[in-house]
Amino acid sequence: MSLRKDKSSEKNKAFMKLALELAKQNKGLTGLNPSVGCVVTCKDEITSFGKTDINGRPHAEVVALKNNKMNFKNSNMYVTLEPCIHYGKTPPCTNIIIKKKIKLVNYSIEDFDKRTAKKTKSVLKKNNILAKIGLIKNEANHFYKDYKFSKFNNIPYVTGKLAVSKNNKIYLFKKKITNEHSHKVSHLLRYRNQAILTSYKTINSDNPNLNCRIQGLEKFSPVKFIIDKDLKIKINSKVLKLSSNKTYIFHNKKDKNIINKFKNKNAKLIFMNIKNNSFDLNTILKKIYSLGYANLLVESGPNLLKSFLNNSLINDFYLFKADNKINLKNTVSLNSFIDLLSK
Ligand code: AOF
Ligand code: ZN
Repeated sequence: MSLRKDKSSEKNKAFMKLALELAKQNKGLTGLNPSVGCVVTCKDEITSFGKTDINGRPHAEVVALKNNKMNFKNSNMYVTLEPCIHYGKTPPCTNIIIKKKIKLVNYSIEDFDKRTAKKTKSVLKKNNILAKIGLIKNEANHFYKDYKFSKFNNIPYVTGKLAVSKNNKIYLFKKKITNEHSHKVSHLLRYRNQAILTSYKTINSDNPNLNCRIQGLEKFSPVKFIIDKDLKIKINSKVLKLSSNKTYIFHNKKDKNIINKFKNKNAKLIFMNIKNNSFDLNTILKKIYSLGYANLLVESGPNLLKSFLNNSLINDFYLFKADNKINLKNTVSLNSFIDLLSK
């Protein structure tokens, strides 16, 4: 390969890497829509850029090309995901790419949405626009692994977390045993996930806020889902305060008097059928996805987490280990998790 060709492929990679950095900025904040990054160049100079907006719209390409005062004719575009050709909640991005007369569109990987997947290249070709696929595709595949998972399975990508003491014990209820650093990571996880799930037992024992308390990121706190079959949650819990972020409760109660207690509270009750006296977690995940949440943090006591692991419903797992020992009261051993984690 000639030196010149080598140099230009390095430049192309660098522009796509920038696009991926842009996409990373809104990861977890774009609803069911993936976060996409887009860089536009002319004669190897960056002239514009964009990323999918919060909640998923407008799309990255539209953000990058919306400036009507700029001339994008014969520009190159670098997008982390195949630009859409379908009419969804917004018109196809290929419309604006064609209208602005882009010359070449590079995209890292093809979309997993059937309405667009593998179709963009020919749409662009018909309009005399070149498409090149595959720049930094390994990084992009890694970045979109959760989008791919939830798109194919119609359930959120699930992250679990657990804290153990130095002597490998786990509190039955969520008590703090780890340090300031792990506390920050926990709040980062709450920021990165659109939804958080726990059980009424955790709420009743700890009365947590379940919000993100990283300065400046509070508004990205997750929506809360609580599993509470018999509606035993304490009615004065913090998560039911009207000032709190949205709270959904999965329950199986028909008693009107009990249901009425939740009027004027921050709670949307979702009735779910039970089987063998418990909910089917997969059905719960399907419901959460159908409400628009593509990633979920399970922050609960060990029992609910075990049920998730038993059903192979955890995608990523964070284990925090403290450097202090705790006594054995109200704890379970980490050993009971090891087999499940290697499932
Ligand atoms: C892009 N650029 O920035 C994103 C794309 O309902 P809509 O219209 O928002 O379409 C959602 C689909 O658009 C989604 O499933 C995925 O295929 C694609 N996302 N496409 O060209 C973007 N976020
Ligand atoms: Zn689009």
